[in-house]
Amino acid sequence: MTDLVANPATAERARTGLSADALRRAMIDHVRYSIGRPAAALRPEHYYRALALAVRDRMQDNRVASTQTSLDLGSKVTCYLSAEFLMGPQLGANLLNLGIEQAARAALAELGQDLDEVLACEEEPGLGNGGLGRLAACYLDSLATLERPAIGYGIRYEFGIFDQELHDGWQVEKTDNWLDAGNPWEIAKPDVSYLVNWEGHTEHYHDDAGMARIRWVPGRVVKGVAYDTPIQGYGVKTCNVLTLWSARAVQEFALDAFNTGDYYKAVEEEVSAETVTKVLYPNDEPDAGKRLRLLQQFFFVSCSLQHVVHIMDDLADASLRDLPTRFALQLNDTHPSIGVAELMRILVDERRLEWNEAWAITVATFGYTNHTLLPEALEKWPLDLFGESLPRHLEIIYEINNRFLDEVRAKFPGDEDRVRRMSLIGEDGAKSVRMAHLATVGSHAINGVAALHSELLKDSVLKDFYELWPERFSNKTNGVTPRRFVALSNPGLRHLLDRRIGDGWLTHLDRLRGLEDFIEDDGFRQEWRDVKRANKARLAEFVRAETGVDLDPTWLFDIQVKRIHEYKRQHLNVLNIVTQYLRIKNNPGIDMAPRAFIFGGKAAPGYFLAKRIIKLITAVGDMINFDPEVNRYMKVVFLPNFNVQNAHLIYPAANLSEQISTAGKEASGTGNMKFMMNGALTIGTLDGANVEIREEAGAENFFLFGLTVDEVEALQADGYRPSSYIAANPELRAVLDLIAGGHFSHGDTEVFRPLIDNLTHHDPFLVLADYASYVQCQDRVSAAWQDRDAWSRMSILNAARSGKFSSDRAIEQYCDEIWGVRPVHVQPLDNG
Ligand code: 26Q
Repeated sequence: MTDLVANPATAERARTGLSADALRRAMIDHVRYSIGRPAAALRPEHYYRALALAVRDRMQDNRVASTQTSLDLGSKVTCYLSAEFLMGPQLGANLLNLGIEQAARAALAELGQDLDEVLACEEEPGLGNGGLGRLAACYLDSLATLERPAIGYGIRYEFGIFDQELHDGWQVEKTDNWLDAGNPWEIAKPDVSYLVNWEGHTEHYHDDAGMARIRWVPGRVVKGVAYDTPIQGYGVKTCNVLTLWSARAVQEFALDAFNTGDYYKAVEEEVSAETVTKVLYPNDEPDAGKRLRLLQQFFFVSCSLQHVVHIMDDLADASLRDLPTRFALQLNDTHPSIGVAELMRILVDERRLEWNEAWAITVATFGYTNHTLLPEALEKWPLDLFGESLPRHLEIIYEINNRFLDEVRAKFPGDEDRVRRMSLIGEDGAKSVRMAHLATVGSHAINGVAALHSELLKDSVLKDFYELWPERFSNKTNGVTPRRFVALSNPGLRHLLDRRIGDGWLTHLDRLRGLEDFIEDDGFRQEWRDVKRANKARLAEFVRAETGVDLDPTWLFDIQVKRIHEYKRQHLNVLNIVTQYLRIKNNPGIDMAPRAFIFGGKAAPGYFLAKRIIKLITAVGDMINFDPEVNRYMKVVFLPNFNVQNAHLIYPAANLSEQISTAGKEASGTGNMKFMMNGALTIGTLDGANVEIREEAGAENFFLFGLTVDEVEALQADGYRPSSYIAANPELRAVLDLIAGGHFSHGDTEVFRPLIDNLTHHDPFLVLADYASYVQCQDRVSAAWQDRDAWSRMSILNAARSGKFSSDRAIEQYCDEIWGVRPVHVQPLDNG
């Protein structure tokens, strides 16, 4: 080793060098100075922590260089505002992006440790519910990889999405104590903190210049403290940051109570302030009128905007008026949309800008991404709750609304019905603030998340707004990061790809097209199957450990993993399973391709029917898996606690991807893309991004079934009667009767009654209308599976044509078409 003392540049490299030797020495240092455990008492979790800290140090160098370069160049920065970031395990992804997996493996080996065992020690940060939160995480990975300066802003929930257990087939929620063993990735920044006001009232006053002004006199104050996590790009120096805000009590605020001798009241205040960031709301639809949820949203948005304004104030070459040229603020759904009113309050009340100028800045800065068309999932806040919580913001929203509705009246004179429909204040029933309207009016760019979804947005929930401002609307089809969802999750495929087409696919996913050249190569198809087979064996082992059920990796693996929702129609999948079960029972010698039906996903704790769907899946599985007449042909498992970590085992093991939502209901879906990249074929409806997946893969490589959006609408307009489908289809009737009669519930006819009654009498998501088409389509799947080579060709073509669904493509479009954020090539620091 060279002399550390004489040459500081070398000393720097010794701390953060990328060789196996430097990593080993760094781990030994961290064990001694950061962990403080005698070498003899070290377990894998200590090596996990030591390696994570060593990796963080290396990213930190890149982080400093990234900030410095973009400051020097005056580059524009994307701020991605999201109430959720479902990041998943960080160590593997960071090793991959830094290009030091082999070095880390070797360094650990020298210390007698195995990298895979060390990776398994990580507790994943589950700070999201599902698709929307995971999308935010994929976008951070792509922003850094594409060298675009970006900050993710969100909430540091102390408890993330609950851990799901199954007790007798019922979902039981356990708190997710993810910070228990500490979080080596974050750096607390106690000096980066802001006060957030809440409740109270507003006052009119005259400022020093005699101008009439308004101020907000809050009833409560909470402090937000920043925790920064570095976001390393793949194969580049760029390292961005995820800033999550954590709530703390404000000492001075509780002081009143302390001074009046009410010590206990003061302590109570402190405790209640810290509940703001205690727990993630586990529903992926708004939960009407939860005051704390509104506070969470305002809390993180207010901290983030104060931080951005603070950065602007520090810039020598810019004033707040330049905000739109230096920052793009993106609203990930309506959850952060209170930011529109908060930025106006800062600019008008605090910075004393004219309303019109402030409004022009606000609209030029914000963009809004919509993720749902379901009317019940559009966020609304009861007006009285909103006014009590954010009195000044409500006034500002009224002012925005008045000016906006004048614009509507000017363009559509005499159309008061339109004015009522477009108002930011809903007046049907109890008055409410319509957050999607606020987000839309406050943004210069509004987008949906798949081509079909963006079209439907323009002729349903945002139709009136599209007619007013057509130029503001665009589509940005979702994408997922191939670093995590191919390279990291599917090392077998990664190495096959590297050998056949080189490793450029990791950042240019279109290059997977090169696989089409090998499609007629028998040897290649065999290798392709070998990779899939090994992945299925790996998943089977996990399934056995988790559920006790043995799966045969030669069977067709048919997988549906996603949140449990009626519109996602896990129960349609179950109806087909029971149909196949009855066919076997009625014809024991039947010739049938054996299949494993695998489910996973969490239900919102208060979602009654979703929880019964889980119970139904496990009940059907318990009957089938132990019936020797049937379990030669099929098994059914529900994998508990679907999360990012076990997703790594699941997507690569699928032969068939279930994407079976009612047409028009799934905004995009992103699991569909993860399956496709890993060579699964899709059975799906023409919904969300399935439409584009089918377009890319080719109709002949996609199993399509079900009603189209237009047919769904027509059927519902005609008055849909599910009972007529039962009357017309004896097989369907037999299936429903079997479930209702208690066959899967030890004779209990009550447990599934709510589900069966719902399907028979209401069926809001047209499960029965699509049943026959789905079962037929599944029969086509079974037939196709019998031709091994034809299936392999389709599998290869699906992966080969999945390039469009890289989040790199999506992020490039956001940067070029909405944010105006350019690549910044980060120079390494002088000192190492
Ligand atoms: C809102 C208010 C109060 C409480 C909870 C919520 C809330 C939380 C999470 C509302 C919605 C969500 C999450 C929605 C979501 O994940 N949507 C999915 O977004 C994906 C990424 O665009 C799409 O692929 C999916 O189609 C869409 O369902």
